[in-house]
Amino acid sequence: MKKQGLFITLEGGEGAGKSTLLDVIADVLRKSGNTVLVTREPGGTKTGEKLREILLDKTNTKITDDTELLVIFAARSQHLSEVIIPTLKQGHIVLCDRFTDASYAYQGAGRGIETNRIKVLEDWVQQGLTPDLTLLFDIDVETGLRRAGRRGESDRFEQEKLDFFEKVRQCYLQRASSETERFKIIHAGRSLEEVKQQVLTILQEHDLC
Ligand code: Z5A
Repeated sequence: MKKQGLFITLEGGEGAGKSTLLDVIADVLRKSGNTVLVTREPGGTKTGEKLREILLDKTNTKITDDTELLVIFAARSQHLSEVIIPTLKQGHIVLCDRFTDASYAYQGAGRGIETNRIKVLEDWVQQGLTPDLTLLFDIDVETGLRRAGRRGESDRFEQEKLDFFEKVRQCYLQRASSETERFKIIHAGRSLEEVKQQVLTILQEHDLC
C-alpha cells in the first residue's frame, strides 16, 4: 500500500497512562498544524467496537485463546480498511491506542500462542503496513495494575494474574529492543508531568511539534 500519512501507535501494560496521554499528544500534533485521527484497538469502527465488547466482557469465560486472537485480527482488518488506510492515504496522522504489538504481547507472550501464527495473521491483514512510530509506555506491573484498579471494575484481560502481565511487559521490551528505530520507550511510572515531557521530547525529535 502506498501511504503518505503517519501511523503512530501507543502501547504498554495496564494502567501505563496511554489513554491519559492520547489526548495530550493529539492536541500537540493538531496545534502544530496536523490533522489527527484518534482511534483504538480493539475497536475503531462500528464492527470493531462490537467485537471489543465481546473480547472485554468478563462473562465470556469460554473464549479460547485462538478465538480471541482471530477476533482481534478481524477487528483489525475492518479498522484498517475502513479507517486507518483511508486516513493515511489522505496524508493525515493516525494515532492509535494499541495495535499489533499488543497481539504479540498479550496473545503471544501472555496466552502462549506461537509467534509465527500471529505473524501469518499480521501479514494477511496488514499486507506490509506497520506503524511508523510506537510509543511504549513502560511501567512496572504492580504500579500499573494499582493505577488501573483505581478506575473501578476490571475487564476480561484485567482478571489475569501478575505473571501474565509480567510476560506482556517483557515481550514489549524485547520487541522495543529489536526495533529501536520504530519504538520509543516512555518511563511511565514517573509523574504525569515527567511523562508528558518525555513524550514531547520524542515528538520534537521527530519534527512533529
Ligand atoms: N488487547 C489484546 O489483548 N491484544 C491486542 O492486539 C489488542 C488489545 C489491540 C483493552 O485495551 C485490552 O485489549 C487490553 C489488551 C487487549 N487489556 N487490558 N486490560 P485498552 O488499551 O483499552 O485497555 P487497557 O490496557 O486496560 O488500558 P488502560 O488500563 O486503560 O491503560 P492506560 O490507558 O495505559 O492507562 P490510563 O487509563 O491512561 O491510566 C490509568 C490510571 O492511571 C488513570 O486513573 C490515570 O489518571 C492514572 N495515571 C495515568 N498516568 C499517570 C501518571 N503518570 N501518574 C499517576 N497516575 C497516572
